[in-house]
Formats: sequence, C-alpha cells, structure tokens
Amino acid sequence: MKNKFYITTPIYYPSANFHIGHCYTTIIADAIARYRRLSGDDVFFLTGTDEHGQKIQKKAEETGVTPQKYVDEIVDNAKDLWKSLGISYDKFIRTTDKEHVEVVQKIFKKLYDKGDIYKGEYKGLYCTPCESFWTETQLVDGKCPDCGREVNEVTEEAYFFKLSKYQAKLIEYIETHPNFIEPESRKNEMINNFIKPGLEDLCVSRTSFNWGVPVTFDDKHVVYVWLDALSNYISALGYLTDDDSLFKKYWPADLHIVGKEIVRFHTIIWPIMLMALDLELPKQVFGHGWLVINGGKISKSLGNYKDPREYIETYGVDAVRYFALREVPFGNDGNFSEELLISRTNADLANILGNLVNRTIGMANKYFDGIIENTNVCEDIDNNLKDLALSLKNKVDSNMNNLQISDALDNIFELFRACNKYIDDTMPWVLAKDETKQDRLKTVLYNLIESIRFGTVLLQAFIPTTTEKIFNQLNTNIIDFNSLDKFGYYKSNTKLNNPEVLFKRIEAK
Ligand code: ME8
Repeated sequence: MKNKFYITTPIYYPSANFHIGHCYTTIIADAIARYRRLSGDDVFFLTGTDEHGQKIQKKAEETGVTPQKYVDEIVDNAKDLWKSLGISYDKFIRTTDKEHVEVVQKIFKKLYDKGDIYKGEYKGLYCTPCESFWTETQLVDGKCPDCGREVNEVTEEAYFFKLSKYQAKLIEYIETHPNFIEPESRKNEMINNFIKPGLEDLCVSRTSFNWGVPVTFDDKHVVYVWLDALSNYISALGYLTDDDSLFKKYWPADLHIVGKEIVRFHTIIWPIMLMALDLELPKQVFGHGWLVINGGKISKSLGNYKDPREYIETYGVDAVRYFALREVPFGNDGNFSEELLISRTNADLANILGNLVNRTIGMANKYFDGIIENTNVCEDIDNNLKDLALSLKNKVDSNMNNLQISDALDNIFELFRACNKYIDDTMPWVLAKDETKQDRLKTVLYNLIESIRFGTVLLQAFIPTTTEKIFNQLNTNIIDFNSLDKFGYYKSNTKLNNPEVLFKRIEAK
C-alpha cells in the first residue's frame, strides 16, 4: 500500500497579482509533492486563494468592480502563473467556492452548538491591511507589528472562539509532538511569546463589512477571515459533505507549508479549531523565511516587485524554480535579485549540468555516432563515480525528509561535479586517439550517461522541464525511483538524440 501524503501551501489573498514570494512557497511545495510522488507516495497537493475580507472588499470598491469580479481576475492570473511554473497541484481551492462556504458555515454552527463559539462584544485594535487584531502589548511603537501601519480601535458585537479553553491541551500537544512546529526556533517563539502568556478568546465574526461567509443563524455577521481561510484545508477534502472520501483518505495533513508570519495562525488557531471539532491535528507546520529585496520584504502592499512571468520568460522556468529551491536554506530569510538568479543559473545549471550533458553527448556523437554501449572495461577510477551515484538516493531522501531541499539539490550536483571531474581524469579525447582503448572509452561514456541518468531521475522533482529534455536527449524512459537501485539500467546500445543546449550562460546585467 502506498503512503498517503497531504501537503498544502497557504491560500493567498488575491488582493493583487502574486509575486516571487508566493512563487517561492508554491515552488517548494510543488517540489516536495513531486518528490513524494516520485518516491511512490499517494500525494494530494492543495493550493488556492483566500478571497474574503475587508481588504479585498475595499480594493474592489476602489477599482469599481464587485469583489467577486475583482478576485476572479486575479485568480485567473494566478492559475496561469502556476501553469507557467509547472505547479502540479491536485486541487485549487477558492474560499468563494460554494462547497467551501457551506463547510465553513457548518463548522461555525458546530462550534457554536458545542459552546466553543459564543456571542460577546469586541473592543480591539485592528490592522485592516493585515486583517489582524492586536493587543496593546503586541504593537510596535503603537503600530501594527507586521506592517508598521496604524491600527484602529473598533467596538462591535461579535462571536468569540474559546481559544483559552484549549490552551493547556495545545501546549501539551506541541510538547509531545516535537516535529509539529518546524523549524525549532519558531516553536519556541510560539510557546514563549504567544501561548504561555495566555490565549485570549478570538473574535471570529465581523459586522462592519459583508464580503465574507455569512453566519447562518445571525446573518449580519460574516465569519472572521482566518476561521474561513484555515477551514480550506479540510473543506477541500470534502469534510462535512456528502462525499468525504478524500477527507477520510488524506486527513490529517502531513505538511502545511507557510511563511513565518502566519505560523501563529497555523499552530494556535488551527489546531484548536481541530481539537474543538474532534479532528486529528496536522503532522507538521513548517514556517519558512522570507525572500527579501535589498533587505526588505517583497510585498503586495509595498508594490516593490515585478511580475514573476518576466523572470520565467527571460531566464526560463527552471532557472526560477532552481533559484527558489537552492539559493536559501529552507527556513531562513534570503535575498532575491536578478543578479543572484543569474549567477545561480550560470554556476549550477549552465556550467555544471548543461555543460556536462552537452559535453558528454557531444563526445558520444563524435566518437561513436551517438551510440552508448556498456563494454564493461572497468578501472578503479570508476568506483568513486558509481559509489557516489548509488549513494545519492539515500542522501537526497534523508534531506528531503528533513525538508533540507537546498542540501538535496547539492547532493545531486555533487554527482554532476564528480562527472565533470571524471571527464577531466579519464580524458576521453586521449582514449579516442588510441585504437586499443576504444572499449574503455565506450565504458567511460556509458558511466557518464548512466550517472547523468541517476542525477536526472532525482532532479525530476525540482526542474521537471529540464529533466524531460535530458531524458529525451538520453533517449531513455528508465526514469523511476527504483531504477536507482543498480548502476547499469541504462540500456546498452542506445542511440542518443541530438544535444540541445539546456541553459545558455547569461551575461551579467
Ligand atoms: O497570509 N517571501 O495570504 P498572503 C516568502 N491568506 N514567502 C512569501 C513572501 C516573501 N517575501 N511573501 C509572501 C495570507 N509569501 C493568508 C493565508 S492560509 C490559511 C491563509 C508567501 O497572500 C508565504 O507563504 O499574504 C506567506 O506566508 C504567504 O505568501 C502569505 O500570503
């Protein structure tokens, strides 16, 4: 039986078109989903959009269209962006989907009937752009701690969710499930800064705007956007609907990938909602760092970014994907700039990988008309390369299990670097001149092609457009995970297809 693996990205606000920061999370989730499929898991990969709330209502009003029309356009744009990035999601959920709205209403009612949601009065400080309520102590210089803007005091009738009731249970859960919040530093922050000082009950409805899910039994209220949004992870699977087979199969989530600023929603409100619903908790919430531009956050509200499609068109989809996956150790913040994208593409994709494939196929064409034959004329020097190829799967697997994606890629490129070194050491051009060394030369080329195949099989999860091209050039369909158990599955006497440049070196700007 296959292992199931349920992975999600945040559902992003379609308040403006998405930027490279949204691509970052989504590319990473996609690579993990693809890797899991490659390694044999039954994967469900969810992404989507979080479409309600005052901010979107305001934006739509400013633009002079209905909120629905406003979000529809951005969602079309987002889906198109995910297509150009090769995002292999299984479902795209929108919080305006009828199915989702109904589930949120049922959840709200269920929690109300249970007594975990009650009616009261809300007095508080609210940051409209961030859709967040803050307490006095959380403000920084009297302003929103996330975006630095003014907060407004609001008083209104509202429903509250009893977070406080579940505080002790949540702490116990986090402490007995050491992998629930990753990385470790974020776990400590949640416990010490947010949970232990005491959880206040959460305001979960609003009356001051109407672009939201109406509370069925009190329809001047709409559901607070985070309760609506977080429910997507179960509504997408059909929880509380007539067909909940996906829910039964895939829940609990194995991995929620989120940016560090929304870890607190995912590790406090979300688990408590699930506890109140008597559902299992997700196995892991990973809070990654931010891509920053010149040290500052890329942000829709600051508008300091280009459409990611411009990078895809200029440098290619896999240059963008590779950058997101390789440049920054997952969990840390990291810089994004076109200069960094160019130097990463040149250094790894053009100089190491592209060059290796091109050189190897070029030599095979020149010496043997593109025919790769395993003549088994082995020498000691071959063992290093074979050992490295054979050890690759375990190394990558262990890094992927720990979400060390950049290290997993480094493992693969270590093999490609070793191939380039193997060429320098075996000097095929010298062998070519010696009549008696033709069989040795064939083996050298076979070893290179087989090693390239090994690395490329694993690379499929990360840069799938390029790996498809490489497999075409190698003329092989032996590309599954199990074909890495033995060195030598590449079929002897295969004729290669013509080489095609995979990555041109990009001149620095
Ligand atoms: O928070 N670097 O939506 P959102 C890295 N709707 N990742 C970034 C980033 C950056 N500079 N900027 C954005 C919301 N992200 C809610 C989520 S989930 C139930 C509801 C990514 O549009 C990162 O994953 O503000 C971050 O958490 C998310 O986009 C925020 O997207």
